[in-house]
Amino acid sequence: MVRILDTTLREGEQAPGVFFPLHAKEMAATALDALGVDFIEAGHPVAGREIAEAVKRLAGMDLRAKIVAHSRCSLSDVSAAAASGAGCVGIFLCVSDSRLDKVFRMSLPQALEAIEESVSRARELLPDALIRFTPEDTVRSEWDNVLEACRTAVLAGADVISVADTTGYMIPGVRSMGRYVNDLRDALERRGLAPMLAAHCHNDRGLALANALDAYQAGVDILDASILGLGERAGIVDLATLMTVLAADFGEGEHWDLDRLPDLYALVERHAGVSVPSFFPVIGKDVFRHSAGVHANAVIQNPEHYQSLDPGLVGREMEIALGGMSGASSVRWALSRMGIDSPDDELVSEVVRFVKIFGRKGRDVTSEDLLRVVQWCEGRPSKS
Ligand code: HCA
Ligand code: CU
Repeated sequence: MVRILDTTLREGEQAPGVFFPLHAKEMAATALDALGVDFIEAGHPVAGREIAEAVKRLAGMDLRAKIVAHSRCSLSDVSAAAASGAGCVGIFLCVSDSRLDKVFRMSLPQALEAIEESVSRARELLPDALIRFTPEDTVRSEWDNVLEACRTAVLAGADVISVADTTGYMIPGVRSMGRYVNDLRDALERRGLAPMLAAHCHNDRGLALANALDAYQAGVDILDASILGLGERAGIVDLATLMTVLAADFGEGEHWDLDRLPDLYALVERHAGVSVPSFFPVIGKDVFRHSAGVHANAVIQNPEHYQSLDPGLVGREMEIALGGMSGASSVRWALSRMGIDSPDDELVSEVVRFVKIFGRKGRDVTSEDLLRVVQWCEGRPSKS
């Protein structure tokens, strides 16, 4: 059973222009907990007073999900994370030669010392918490550096090592996240170490979900995601799509309540000031709506003709859109949903004519439009 870490409130808040006020964080955390995620990464306490306050507040909410406080590899960050009362601390440091040299001005041994010091301090301050260490930009960093960093972190008390594809660099079958995870697990095992492994996949190449599934198949214990995939640049794996695919195709999520996803997304959409595109997988308003007459005709017989995901998985229903592409079956279907079960052919063809006119003006025909059209057709003197 894979565990899900939602990082909307940490990584997601790093998306330009996104800021969640405290009450929105509390609502999102409650909803994420009810959805069934295992970890809620709540923020980086030293990034600001409001963030520190929010992490503390969420940690005190007595949720089933563990709250994660994010921390750089420094004693002051670790102390702030520990002071928040979070049940998990995520410590990160990039150990690539170029970053150590040009950004941190540190040698590898100095970096290893910082990792040792920070992780063991976190362990000491929070004996019962889960400690995660992430060699940031894991997959583009020198392998030996990553291995040494992970070894040092685990020996200092880290329970989880997260493999971060910080720049969305990986490609299934080419630069495989799954292969990386397996190689890292094997190399650590050869050193007598068996931490839990996590994967954090960015979406720069549009491959975050594919890479996360690759890591999943390699047996990672934890997958990171965020609502709408919000995060730095192109963001990360989208939570709803990930959970839905894992439930539909991999038998995961017995305790997940995916019906809650649409409301959770609406909440975040409101507060993040980002609107969900109508074609956004699982959540978008059109993703279970069929438009062309040929499609509508087929799905009315059996939705599976044009659906490989059951909308009921996320508490939604199949719909049929009315517009320029619609034919008689779409209109009959829409009329029956209004309680008009056996419309005569004349009414159907009149409604089709109107619906096509609306559609050609680029308008989506709503149920109110349809009602008005029906009333107009029925109120007209009959042709015969
Ligand atoms: C960041 C980078 C990070 C860290 C992930 C982690 C990444 O914004 O700090 O701490 O596990 O993508 O590497 O999100
Ligand atoms: Cu990230």
